[in-house]
Amino acid sequence: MKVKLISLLMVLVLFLAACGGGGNDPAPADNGDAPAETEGGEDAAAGSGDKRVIRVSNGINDQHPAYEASLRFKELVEEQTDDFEIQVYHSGQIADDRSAIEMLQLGTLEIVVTSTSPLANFLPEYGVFDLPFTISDPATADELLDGPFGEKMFGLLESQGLVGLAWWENGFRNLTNSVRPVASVDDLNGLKIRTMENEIHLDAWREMGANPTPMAFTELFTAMQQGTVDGQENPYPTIDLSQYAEVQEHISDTNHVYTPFLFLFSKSIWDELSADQQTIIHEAALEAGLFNRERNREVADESLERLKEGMTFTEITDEERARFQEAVQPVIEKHKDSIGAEIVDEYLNTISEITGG
Ligand code: TK8
Repeated sequence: MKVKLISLLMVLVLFLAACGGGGNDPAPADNGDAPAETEGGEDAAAGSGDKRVIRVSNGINDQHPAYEASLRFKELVEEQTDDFEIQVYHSGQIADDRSAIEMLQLGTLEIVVTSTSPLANFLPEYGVFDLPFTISDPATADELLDGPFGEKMFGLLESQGLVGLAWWENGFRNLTNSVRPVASVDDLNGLKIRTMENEIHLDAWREMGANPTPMAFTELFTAMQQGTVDGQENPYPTIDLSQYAEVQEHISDTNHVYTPFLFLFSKSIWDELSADQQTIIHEAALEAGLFNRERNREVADESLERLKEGMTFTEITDEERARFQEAVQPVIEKHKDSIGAEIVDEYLNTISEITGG
């Protein structure tokens, strides 16, 4: 009797998990339908009526400019065609960046807006964006990504079953921690810093004297709350809008890396769409991307003002920033071959052409 009850319970739990009844079921933006299970895209294809469901996965929360831009993407597509129902998710409801990229490769998810850093685990060339202190202003980032170099990097994606549709913006990353103000590279000594799942970031923080640990974004807030890590680094909108001031005391304008967001589409699902459908989705991703960048920069300024009120803000002097840059030089040399010397040279040369450096 007891055994029968337990097995019944287990079936019930599994059934609830499959239907997302576990309390944090991923409800997409204002279209109410729970996401269908996906095998080879058939089930997912069936939206309300004969619309095809296209789901957009984001790791950031529903306050973030990238989520706003994903809703803009939804609007732009749905105002141009009745073929699709765009469902927009946030906070890693479907998956964290790395798992979402794998789902795109399997054809079990359509779109992810992901940082480039996790993608370097699939395509080492993408590690070029993780080389610290190489981009210092947004205009340089735009010109680099919207030019031949950005196009070249998109070209590499097909081999991984991915299609790059647009460069969106995560932004310039800054350090926060709960232990001490960080004004110099020496202040990093022994700090337990969470990094994205990326070898270059790990090496950079090690070189600067910290004690880095890789972790999915979806686990970060709890890790800071529980003291598993002392600190983390992200752009101001993410730090502010994810309420990190509740679990972090100190913030420094390290501005150590510019992280693009990549609007990625599953190649196997993309190939099922008509040319007209592809054009509508591509143009909407590009237009929503420009909206994203503009909003992200507005919000970054507002967020910094709010963070200065709620945290201890330390401005890094040019002298000290030069010491940070010096400390990470070995990392650039170390990873040049794994990324590809030709890619690194083209990246650095393009940036110096743009900046007149
Ligand atoms: C959100 C992540 C996040 C990134 C990180 O999925 O992991 O720290 O900066 O924005 O992509």
